[in-house]
Amino acid sequence: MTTTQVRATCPLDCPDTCALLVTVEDGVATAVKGDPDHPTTAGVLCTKVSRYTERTYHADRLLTPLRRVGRKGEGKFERISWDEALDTIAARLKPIAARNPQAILPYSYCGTMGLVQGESMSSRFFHQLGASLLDRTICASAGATGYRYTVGATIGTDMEQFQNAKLIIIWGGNPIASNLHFWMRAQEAKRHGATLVAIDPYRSLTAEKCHQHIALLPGTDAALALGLMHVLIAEDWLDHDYIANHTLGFDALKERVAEWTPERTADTCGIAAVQIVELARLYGQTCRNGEGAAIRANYGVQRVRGGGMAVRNIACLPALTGAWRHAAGGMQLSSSGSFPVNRKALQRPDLLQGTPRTINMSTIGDDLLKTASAEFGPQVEAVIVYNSNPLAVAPESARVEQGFAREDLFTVVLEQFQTDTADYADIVLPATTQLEHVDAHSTYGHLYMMANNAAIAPLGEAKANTEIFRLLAQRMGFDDPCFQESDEALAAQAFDATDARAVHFDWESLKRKGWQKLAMPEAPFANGGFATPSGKCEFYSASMAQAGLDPLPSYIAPYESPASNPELAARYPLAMISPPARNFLNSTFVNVKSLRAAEGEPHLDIHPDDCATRGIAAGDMVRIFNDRGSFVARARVTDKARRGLVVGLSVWWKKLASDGKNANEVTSQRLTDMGRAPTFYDTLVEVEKVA
Ligand SMILES: Nc1nc2c(c(=O)[nH]1)N[C@H]1C(S)=C(S)[C@@H](COP(=O)(O)OP(=O)(O)OC[C@H]3O[C@@H](n4cnc5c(=O)[nH]c(N)nc54)[C@H](O)[C@@H]3O)O[C@H]1N2
Ligand SMILES: Nc1nc2c(c(=O)[nH]1)N[C@H]1C(S)=C(S)[C@@H](COP(=O)(O)OP(=O)(O)OC[C@H]3O[C@@H](n4cnc5c(=O)[nH]c(N)nc54)[C@H](O)[C@@H]3O)O[C@H]1N2
Ligand SMILES: [Mo]
Repeated sequence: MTTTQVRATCPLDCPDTCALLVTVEDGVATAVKGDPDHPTTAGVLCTKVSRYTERTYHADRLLTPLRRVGRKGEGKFERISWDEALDTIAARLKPIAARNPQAILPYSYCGTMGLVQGESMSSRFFHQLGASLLDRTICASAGATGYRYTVGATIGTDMEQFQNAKLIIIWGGNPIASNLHFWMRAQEAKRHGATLVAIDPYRSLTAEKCHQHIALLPGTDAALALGLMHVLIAEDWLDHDYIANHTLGFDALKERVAEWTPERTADTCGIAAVQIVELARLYGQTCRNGEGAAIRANYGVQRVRGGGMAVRNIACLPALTGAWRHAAGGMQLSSSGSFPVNRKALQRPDLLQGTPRTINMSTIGDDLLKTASAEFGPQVEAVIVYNSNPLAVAPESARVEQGFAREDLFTVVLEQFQTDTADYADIVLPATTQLEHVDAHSTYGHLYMMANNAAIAPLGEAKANTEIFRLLAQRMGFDDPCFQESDEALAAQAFDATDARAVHFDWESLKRKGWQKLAMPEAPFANGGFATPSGKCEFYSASMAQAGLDPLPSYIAPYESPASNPELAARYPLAMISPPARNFLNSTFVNVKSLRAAEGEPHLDIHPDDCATRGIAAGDMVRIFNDRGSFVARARVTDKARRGLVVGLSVWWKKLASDGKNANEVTSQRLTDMGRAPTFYDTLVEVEKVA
């Protein structure tokens, strides 16, 4: 028997992007372990990825191309050959492209975060074709936009510094579930005497283990940040020197936050005024002591109407107190902007002729149902889905389903499994998993460039995304030599090695070593140097004014909350959020039995008082509904959810739920204040016991 160890990288949409060691015995991957030498992975994997072989060799893996023989959504398919599949697709796409290529739409997100298997050959293909562009907004664009207006780029505190902090504020994140290796660092800090504070309407696994938990109303984080700024300024916890040299618009900010007294803030956020005053003092004092006060801001704050502004307001805090001076201070939202990814080389936007229209992935429900118009352009006639499962993850499912069910829509899905979305495909193409293909990775939680070597041969007839688009390009008659580049050649272009941060990048050595840290300063904004137009942290942003936004930090109430929409709340009084379940990764892994067993079934956490008035007992099946739709779940009666809030951990595969539905039946397609992102956690519902 020959046994080898292959260096790989976790491809999942998670900030941790772990370095993996894959054991291969006679061509079969038998174990996936965390690399003990990689500083952030530290030899530890989450339960999900330690089961990656179970997923790879799952009996339900798609191993051949398929053609639909039943109704759309029914899930009846027959096996066809690759030649037949590719010929069919080309024959359908060619006449559409001849009329108007913008009637063809790619739909993809981060099933893999790989720079090669994500957007490289696929983008080249759609650029050459002249297809509609896709605005990839479903996750991070609200917060990233708010952060960029304030700080300039998604650069922040290095994850490897957090264990040295004295105060860590975990703001709208649940790292035990979704950022485990950051949590390990926070635990280390705690052992050294750091205080951990969670800001979250729900007592998540993480909030439960922090010293303090501020359970504010969902969607009110921007107000909390304004209240904290009010106290910091009123009580003079400021770093005047930092403000004078490295910020813009302090006087206007001061005037703006004057109205955000602790009492007003408390009223808006549904918390006690003393909580705001005490947190501001703790933050101010830690900074004054010259100790690290670090904010880990995450996605929980962004999925509401004012999600961009919330992140912007939070990002003002470390500049007010000079927290950026300390390497273990400041803030991390995402480290993605640290990586000089060579997108132009990978995606070849120069192949585009003209400027096709852009379709927002977060409104796919509405957009698939639109007919041709001057404003919209041509009706979407073909959609090619890869690295995503929109039937489960996109908001307002009923509309998404109606769109994908259109008889006149030609749908191709590249997948590893027969997902809810694959059930609507005309043609399904089997895709490889991370163990079967090559890739290079940037990350959004740490600062290492990462390599993924293929550990095993593709299973069955599965092919990598890149290979599928190479073959499709051939069928379409695209003869630019860029359509022949190998995955290795693509990976070798992943980072711009002329950029000082990636001077060490060389694919041959990266794939041998597995990972390489970017050259970044220890404390990125200790001496200012913000990437904004002014080079300062912008309390006042002229760019925001230009974009029609309030140039100063402000509070934008949710679309759907009892305070902002009392008429709606009279019918649907409960706020619903649907954050990630620990054992799933978005909708990935829901079909892995051991992980689904750990989650059990779709649950709804609901406060005892809200149950009492509705005659709901623990373990009852309940229906969660609003004007957009409904789904059922089993009630867990718990004060983890504050009164007026219900929590349905997600994202379930619909077909694996008892009613064939999930939380996105009730979410809306309304967009955030900036970044055109979805508002998953801005949803009012009513709950009733299922008879
Ligand atoms: N296990 C697991 N890990 C994941 C994922 C997964 O699905 N499963 N998904 C990955 C992806 S794609 C992403 S984007 C990240 C997400 O990473 P995180 O942002 O850390 O996501 P969550 O774990 O949902 O944490 C969000 C927390 O925000 C809280 N929250 C909801 N609304 C509000 C609000 O209005 N204000 C505040 N302050 N908090 C609020 C929720 O209760 C929840 O506890 O995780 C990644 N990692
Ligand atoms: N209600 C609610 N909805 C949400 C969220 C929420 O918190 N609540 N979170 C939102 C967020 S943060 C995000 S990021 C989105 C995520 O939405 P998606 O990016 O769609 O994520 P997944 O559901 O994990 O689906 C990814 C799919 O890609 C497939 N895949 C993986 N690797 C490959 C590959 O190499 N090739 C091909 N062809 N396919 C591959 C997987 O099998 C999987 O089915 O969901 C959003 N939806
Ligand atoms: Mo995400």
